[in-house]
Amino acid sequence: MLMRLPAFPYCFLFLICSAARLTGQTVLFEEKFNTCSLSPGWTVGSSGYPDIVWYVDEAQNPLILGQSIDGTCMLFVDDNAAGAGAPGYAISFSTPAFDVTPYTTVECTMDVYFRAGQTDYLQILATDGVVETELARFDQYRQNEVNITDGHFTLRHDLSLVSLSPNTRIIIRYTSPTASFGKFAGIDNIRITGTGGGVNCCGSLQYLRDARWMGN
Ligand SMILES: [Ca+2]
Ligand SMILES: [Ca+2]
Repeated sequence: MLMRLPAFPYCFLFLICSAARLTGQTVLFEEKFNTCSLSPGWTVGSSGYPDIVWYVDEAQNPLILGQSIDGTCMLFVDDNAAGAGAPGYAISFSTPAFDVTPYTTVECTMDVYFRAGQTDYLQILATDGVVETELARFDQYRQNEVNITDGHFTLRHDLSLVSLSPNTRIIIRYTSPTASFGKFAGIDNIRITGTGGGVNCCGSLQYLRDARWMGN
C-alpha cells in the first residue's frame, strides 16, 4: 500500500544539507607522486602483454618533449617504449579506498597529460566496489599537444553523483589494443575533498523515496 510521507522530513534534510555546505573541506585522498614511487595502498592490475612500461618519475623517454606536468614526479605509462606490433594490454591503477558517505559534495581533481598513438586510450573511472563509472576518456580525439609543457587537462568531477560507498576508489586505466603503437599518459596532483559533513543527503533522500514507494 502506497503511503505518503509528510513533507517535513524532506525539508528537514534539505535544511541540514544547506547547513552542511557551509562547513569546510575535508581532504579524503591526495597524491602528488612526489616520492617518485607508488605509495602504499595503491593496487596495480594488468592483463595481456607482460612487459608494460610504467613508472612514477619524470618521463624518461626522450621523444616526450618536456619531462613532466609541473616539474615533479608523476605516474607515467609509456606505450611508445613497448614498440610497434607489441601485444595488447590493459593496466589499471586503483587508489586506496575512501569514504564519500558523510559528504554532500566530493570533488575529485587531477592533472592528465595524454598523447595518442593509433588506438590507445586512457580512462579515468570511479568505482563503488560494484559499478565502474567512466569520468573521462582520452584517445586520438581528445589529447594534448606534443610538448607536455604546452598544457594538460585538469579534471574536476563530483564523486557524490556516482558513488554512495564508504569504499570508493578512482581507477586510472590505460589500454593499448594489440599492435596499437601508442604514446604516453601522465597523471599527477590527484586530490579528493569532501564538503558538507555529518549527513549523506543523497543517501538519506533516496532512503525516504524508497520508503515511500515501498509503502514502509
Ligand atoms: Ca608530482
Ligand atoms: Ca602498444
